[in-house]
Amino acid sequence: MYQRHSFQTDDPRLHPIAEKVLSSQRLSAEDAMALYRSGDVLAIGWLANFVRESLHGDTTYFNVNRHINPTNVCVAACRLCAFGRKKDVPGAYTMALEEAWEIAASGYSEDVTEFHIVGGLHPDLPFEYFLDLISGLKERFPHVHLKAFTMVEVAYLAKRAKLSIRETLRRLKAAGVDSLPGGGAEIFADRVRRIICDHKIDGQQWLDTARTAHEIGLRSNATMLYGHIESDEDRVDHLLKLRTLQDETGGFQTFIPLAFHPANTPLAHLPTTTGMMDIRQIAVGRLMLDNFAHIKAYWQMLTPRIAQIALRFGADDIDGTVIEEKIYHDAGATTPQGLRRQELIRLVREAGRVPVERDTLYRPVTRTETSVTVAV
Ligand code: V47
Repeated sequence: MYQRHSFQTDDPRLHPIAEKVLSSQRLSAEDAMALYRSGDVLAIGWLANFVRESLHGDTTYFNVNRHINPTNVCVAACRLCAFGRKKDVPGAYTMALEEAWEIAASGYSEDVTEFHIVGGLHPDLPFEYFLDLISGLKERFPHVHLKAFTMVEVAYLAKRAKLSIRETLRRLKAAGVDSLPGGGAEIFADRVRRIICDHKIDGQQWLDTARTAHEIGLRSNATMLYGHIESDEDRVDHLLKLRTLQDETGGFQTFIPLAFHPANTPLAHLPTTTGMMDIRQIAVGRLMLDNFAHIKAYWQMLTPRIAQIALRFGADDIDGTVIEEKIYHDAGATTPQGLRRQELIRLVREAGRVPVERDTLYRPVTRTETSVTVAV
């Protein structure tokens, strides 16, 4: 079997894992530990690529999107974060609604299919601000998909508005939220969360909020923040919890491993992740999350160079144009703020893959000189 698929490794721990992957069997927690501990990253990448090509062939997805961060004022003060600010300190900002709509419109062209909207946990902004922000965007840009608010923001809005999570999500959906991004998941293990993000909802609450979102028909993404103080066991626990919830709801679209950027955070003494760690994380995500359709190599976080390589290690999505990124740049990222559509296409083609522009729900977008059509 190995010869036919030309799988090779001199790590004996990978042989039973390869048997399972090649016969579409689910991997266990022990398998995941072996994938983290094996020195043969190329063999792990080969297996992840096998799964990726079985699902998507050479197709690699990207989209034309813009990030909007309405406020960086945040009560949480997470040690992992360089973006959040306390109210009234230098650098703190909160956009007036008109300002947020103007930012959405600046440089706007028919090409944009998604606004990705996330921000801090602002102690004073009322729920209505967020509902008006969303309905105002929908009114002005009816064809743009609004991927807005992490589970952490939703839970905070619910608490402040004294509503249940379900009702909060219902109102956001009614205002025009189309899906939720995957941020705020970090690492679910309490021990780690207490250190990196002690004032956020806990892992169980993140999962429960995602479940409720999926139940009311909002799809979401899922992330995992790695490369700080977590152990291999913590990552495995995180992946298995996502896989279990996905078995239940099927509501996750994409898994996005996020490399920790320590600069300008209280954890600045930690080293940055390495290329090998980043690539392995993409591959392990692809192999463990057999019920997730997509694995995203977020180029802003990985750098375009590593994101290209990731397309051969399990990833089938490279994210979008972004235009203006704040969270990673506040944490020292040296990647460009945004990439043009043609630049994303070039990155994908040079990785030997076939670029396919998608909308947020992974429907192919076809463009002519004068119109944009989303296949349904
Ligand atoms: O929730 C914050 C992480 C996330 C740092 O769903 C940090 O399509 C590294 O979730 N170093 C926001 N990471 C980004 C995010 C995302 C990005 C692109 C696409 C999607 C999607 C989601 O970034 C936060 C947090 O987990 N983060 N600070 C930092 N210093």
